[in-house]
Amino acid sequence: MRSFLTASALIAAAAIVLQSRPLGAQPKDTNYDESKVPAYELPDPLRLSSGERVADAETWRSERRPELLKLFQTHVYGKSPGRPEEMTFEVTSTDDEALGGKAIRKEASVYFTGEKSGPRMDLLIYLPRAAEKPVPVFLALNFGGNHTIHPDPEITLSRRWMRNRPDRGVVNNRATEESRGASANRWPVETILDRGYGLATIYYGDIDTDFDDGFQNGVHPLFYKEGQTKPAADEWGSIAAWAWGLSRALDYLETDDAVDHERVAVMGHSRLGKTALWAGAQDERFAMVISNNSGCGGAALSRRAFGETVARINTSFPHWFCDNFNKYNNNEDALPVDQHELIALIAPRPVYVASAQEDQWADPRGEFLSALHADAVYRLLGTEGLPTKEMPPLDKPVMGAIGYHLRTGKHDVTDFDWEAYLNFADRRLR
Ligand code: GTR
Repeated sequence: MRSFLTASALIAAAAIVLQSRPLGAQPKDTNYDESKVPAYELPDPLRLSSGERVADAETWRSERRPELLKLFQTHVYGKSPGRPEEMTFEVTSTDDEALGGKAIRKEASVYFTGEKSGPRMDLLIYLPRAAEKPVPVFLALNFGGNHTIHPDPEITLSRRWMRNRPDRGVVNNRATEESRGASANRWPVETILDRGYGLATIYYGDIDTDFDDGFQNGVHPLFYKEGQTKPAADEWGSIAAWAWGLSRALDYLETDDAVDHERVAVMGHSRLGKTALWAGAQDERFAMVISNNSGCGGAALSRRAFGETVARINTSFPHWFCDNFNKYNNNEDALPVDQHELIALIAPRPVYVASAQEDQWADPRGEFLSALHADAVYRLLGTEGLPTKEMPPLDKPVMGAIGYHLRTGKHDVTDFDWEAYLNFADRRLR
């Protein structure tokens, strides 16, 4: 009882802090000056820790890739558990004539412990009705609840904790009817369906609520060892938990005959872009990975310290990464990895990195350079990699096995971004 009270007091305190402090605010001393980017040397993805060169695909696969994965687990995101044996699935609704007959809409719950009263996440799935099955699918977490991605009144309204947004229909940390479709501008559902793809989405707060509660809520406690009260310094933070949830969603999609589970593209924006990259790096069942404006701890090189830095992100969001990542606050050179190696872990599978011109906080150039410096691994594995050495002109996507664009505008997901992802999928996922 006592520890329960302490935990709930902690959650309440954290929630109050959350409401009053703008998280991730950009401090005045943020560097946005290219000439002030420190001189740095990137770790070579094609050199083993022993110093030996990785000269062939076999050495990459059997030695360097596992070594890099382990380094990211230990120092950046923390290591995650696997699939719980007791986990079960339940399809909770199906409509074969959704969206005016264009779509099949399904909702499915994943019960992490197999207990219906236990922790679960809820998937919303739209599949193109007319398309021949199974269909390729985009899988992406959402920020505001499944009901925010489309005004479709049949989507179950999320009852989970949410950050207050009265302007978007979230009051007392709960969604109201007003919030239906609030994020629809980021989810061109009909376009995705018309292009022959399905879309599956989950509210990220189903997996772990996005505030620093000392890891008492969300999925972390399910895996604590006897006496453990929080993840160890090299164990999963929230980003790794969200990524774990994406793999559990794929476990479900593998059971759905209408979904081509060998053609699932994992996509995410911003903190969920970081999450998509980490999910795709670890779980090779994801056939394609898309990072939209993922920035620091995502596609952007940490050593550039341009815009958001490691120290800043660990201070604003102490729960996102593993505790060990704090060692690299203002100490990026000591990192045994950098983010180009996260992209390299996805090789040879297609990966797309997208930046936005006004999103300097996420360091568009650092995002491009990550894609560029992953190229050597993609080429070693026999793909064409990123077919450019220079940052492409505004609004001109480049697409090899690595894709990249710098879009006009701000930190967001736009129709332009989706158009590029659909074109990329047409070329690389089919
Ligand atoms: C910002 C944070 C970024 C990015 C963004 C988001 O506050 O500094 O790293 O993740 O939030 O996820 O919207």
